[in-house]
Amino acid sequence: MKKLAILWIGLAVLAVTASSALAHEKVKLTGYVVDVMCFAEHVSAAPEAATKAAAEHTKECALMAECVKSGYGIYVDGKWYPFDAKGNALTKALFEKTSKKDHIKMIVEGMKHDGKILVEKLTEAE
Ligand SMILES: [Cu+2]
Repeated sequence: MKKLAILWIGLAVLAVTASSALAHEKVKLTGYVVDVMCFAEHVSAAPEAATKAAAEHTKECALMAECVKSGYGIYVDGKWYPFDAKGNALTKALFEKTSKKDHIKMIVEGMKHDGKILVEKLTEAE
């Protein structure tokens, strides 16, 4: 009986470990990156309209002090994922580097956690 109890505790620990591992889901997403402030008014719009707004948001705007301060996120298939601090820094650098004025698509790789992306790598798409 004691062995069985130990086994059950072992399984419970395993289940908890598995669920917290799931909370960090590895992701690779491609979409338009916009600052949190500018996208706030579009986030609840229909996906088509929101995608259009994200596409038309300019590099110039993304690099304005207020926009930088608000942080960034990516809009993919009708969903908005804000970035962590590292993601924000990488995004700013990419916006500074890109030769595009708008329609700036990025590929973000990292971990999804609590609806946020913990960014590991960010590259410009196309
Ligand atoms: Cu902006």
